[in-house]
Order: sequence, then C-alpha cells, then structure tokens
Amino acid sequence: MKTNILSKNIKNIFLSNGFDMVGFTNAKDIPDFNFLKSWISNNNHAEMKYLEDERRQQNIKKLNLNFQSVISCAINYNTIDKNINSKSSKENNKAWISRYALIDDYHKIINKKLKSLMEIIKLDYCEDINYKIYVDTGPLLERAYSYQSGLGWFGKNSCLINKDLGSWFFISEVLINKKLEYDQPVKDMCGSCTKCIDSCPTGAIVDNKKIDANKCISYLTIENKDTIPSNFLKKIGNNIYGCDICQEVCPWNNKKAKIKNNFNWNLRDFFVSPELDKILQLIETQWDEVKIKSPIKRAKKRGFLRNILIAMGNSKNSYYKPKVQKYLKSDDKILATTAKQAILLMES
Ligand code: B12
Ligand code: SF4
Ligand code: SF4
Repeated sequence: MKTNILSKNIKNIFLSNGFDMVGFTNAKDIPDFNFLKSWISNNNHAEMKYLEDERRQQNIKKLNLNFQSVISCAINYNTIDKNINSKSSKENNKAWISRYALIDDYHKIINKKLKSLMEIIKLDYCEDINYKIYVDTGPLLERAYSYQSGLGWFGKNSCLINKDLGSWFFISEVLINKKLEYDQPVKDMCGSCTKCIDSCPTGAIVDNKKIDANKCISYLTIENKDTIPSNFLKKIGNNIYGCDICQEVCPWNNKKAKIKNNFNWNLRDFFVSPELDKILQLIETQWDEVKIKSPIKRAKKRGFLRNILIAMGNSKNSYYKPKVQKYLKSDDKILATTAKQAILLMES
C-alpha cells in the first residue's frame, strides 16, 4: 500500500475510534536524548531509576532495525469542570486528586485499544506491519516523539500542550516498520507567560521546560515510597495524589481546552474534591475495591494514607487530630513518622 494511503487510513481509523489526535514522525536521533542524559546525570529523576535505561536515549532503530516510524496518539481526559478542583484547593477540609486519577487507569485501556486497531490495520491494509506499543510501558521518551509528530509544544511546565486540548491529554506511541507521511512540530505558544513557574508551590520547575522531580509534588505523593521530606510538608498542601497546579493555571487549559463529553472511563465522583475524613475512611476500609482499575494503586495504600495524613496536618483542623493520632502507634514506620509530622503541622 502507498505511503500516503496507509497514513490516511491509520489516521482515519484512530480518530474514529476514540483518539483525539494522531501524528507521525520518523525514526531519527533527536536532541532530547542529550537533554535526558544531562537531566539524569544531575539527578533530576530522583529515585526513578527506571529512567536511566539507555534505550530511552537511543534511536528507535536500536530497538529493532526495521522500525521506521512512530505513530503518536493522544486522548483528551478533560472530563470535569475546570473550577471544581481549583475551588477545593482553597477549602481546608477537602483534598485534591489529580484529574488523570479520577478515571480508569489509562495504561491498560489505551494499550488494548491500540492493539485492536493495529490488528485491524494489519488485517485490512497491510499484512506485513510489525509494531510495538508504548503507553508509559517501556523506555521511550514519549513527549519528545509526540512533539516531533506535531501533537503539541513543550510548555514551560514541560507538559505537551495543544492549542485545542490544552495539556489534559494522555499520549501513547506505536513504532512500526513502515514509512508514513510525516508531520512537523508545532510552534511554541507559551510566549512571555510564566504562570506555571510562578504557581508551582515547591519551585520544581527549575528552568524553562525542566522539572526537578525531587521537588515535584507529583513525584513526592506518587513515586516516592518514603516519608515526605520535611521542607516539602507544608508546600504539598492538600494534594493527596499527584499535582495539577502547573496545568490548572495554564491559560491554554483555563480558557481553551475542550471538555470531553460521553467519556466512558468511569469518573469516580468520590475522588473529586473529597472531604479529608471521608477519603481517609474510604482508603482505610475499602482500599482493595477502590484501587481496582484506578491509577491510585501506584502509590500503594500506605503512600495514599501518608498523603492524607499530611493534608490533614496542613488543614490545621483539630477535628482531624484523633484520626491522625491513631497512626502514631502504627507498626508501619512510615505512617507513624508521618503522623508525627502531621501533628506538628497542625500545631505549628
Ligand atoms: C517520569 C515521569 C514523570 C515524573 C517526571 C516528570 C518530568 N517532567 O520529567 C513525575 C513523577 C514528576 C511526573 C509527573 C507528571 N506526569 Co508524568 N511521566 C513521566 C514519564 C514516565 C517519563 C518522563 C520523562 O522521560 N522525563 C524526563 C524528561 C527529561 O523528559 P520530558 O518530561 O518528556 O521532558 C522533555 C522536555 O523537557 C524537553 N526539553 C526541555 N528542555 C529542552 C531543551 C532542549 C534543548 C531539548 C532538545 C529538549 C528539551 O526534553 C524532554 C524530553 O523530550 C512520562 C511517560 C514517558 N514514558 O515519557 C510521563 C508523562 C510525561 N507524565 C504525564 C503526566 C500526565 C504527568 C502529571 C500531569 C501527573 C500528575 N497530575 O501528577 C505530572 C506533570 C508534572 C510535570 N509538570 O511534568 C504525561 C504527560 C502528558 C502531557 N500532555 O504532557 C506522560 C507523557 C504520560 C503519558 N503517557 O501520557 N511524570
Ligand atoms: S506538578 Fe505541581 S509540583 Fe510538579 S511542577 Fe507542576 S506545579 Fe510544581
Ligand atoms: S502556564 Fe504559561 S508558560 Fe506555563 S505552560 Fe502554560 S502557557 Fe506556557
């Protein structure tokens, strides 16, 4: 099949089956490999050792010599009104859970969807297509390829932003052994804005487009398996799972981002601005059910409880004190230490 026809067919099939953007780029060396190398050597990746895998810094031809193209896809997950979370951030009895974690875990859903679409393409158009799918599931610099495929530009907060969708979208990639009609990167539209840098509570945006994960609330509340370092306790505020602040303030999300209707990814209402005592009780008593198909399982029960205790401390509401004090005697050292930290926060 001719390159232009295959390209058109792939785009049509993806766009009519739940993807909001699709773009293509070729297998090539990109300057981001060097950026990643120096980012890692400066320990900006904190304890995320998996990011050191050198395949992330290499041309995709090193994975398989036959790979010629990257199909980059995006799914808009902007399911809730933009003000819901922002309002809750100012109410001290409420918690804030990142938007992407309010719905089903994207990894499995997108992987399955891509696999079935690639099998259709194989069957209908191109039997000898070989492919490999990435949805945050392997060593691939996903944002860099999506940028090369024209899906958006790197905001100063390092998120990929599109002028219609803002940055509320998941990305995924399919590497294939076929040439396609390639797209071009889009222009950086941040201009002189610095809202994300100015709003980041922990100063984690250390340079234009550069995050120090050691300071990022998303890292501290999800990936970090230890206690929260003392200098970040207050700054974490009521963020109990991930952080959306540098996206919430972005004008491309505030004014222009499309809301996705009829999105069947099981929005968990009980995660939208939950009251702190309700979410504590839910996690304490129903973790095994709540974690099913949810991205929150990544923090594990202990990590989630740790984050809630800190948010209770930051609320300074003495009503929560007995709930926190209960953990002072926990056999789990992380939770016992966190309870101490939370009481100090409450009393400070
Ligand atoms: C590790 C990781 C994290 C870490 C580190 C984040 C980071 N900025 O590096 C932590 C845990 C902090 C994190 C947080 C979040 N993450 Co995350 N994360 C990843 C992951 C697995 C790898 C990212 C990575 O390689 N980082 C290393 C840095 C160096 O690369 P980068 O972030 O892509 O940044 C590029 C730019 O910085 C650019 N660049 C900057 N300056 C310069 C200068 C030059 C000269 C050049 C050439 C390039 C360049 O180069 C980099 C490489 O292209 C990706 C999935 C994947 N496999 O790619 C998801 C991913 C980036 N995360 C995602 C999301 C949604 C989030 C959160 C919003 C979750 C949340 N609500 O809490 C936050 C956002 C925080 C933020 N502002 O980035 C989405 C982003 C979607 C989008 N529209 O951008 C991804 C793509 C997952 C997905 N498949 O959809 N994440
Ligand atoms: S996710 Fe939060 S902590 Fe991380 S860079 Fe953005 S605003 Fe800062
Ligand atoms: S807040 Fe401003 S600087 Fe930051 S990503 Fe959005 S447009 Fe760019």
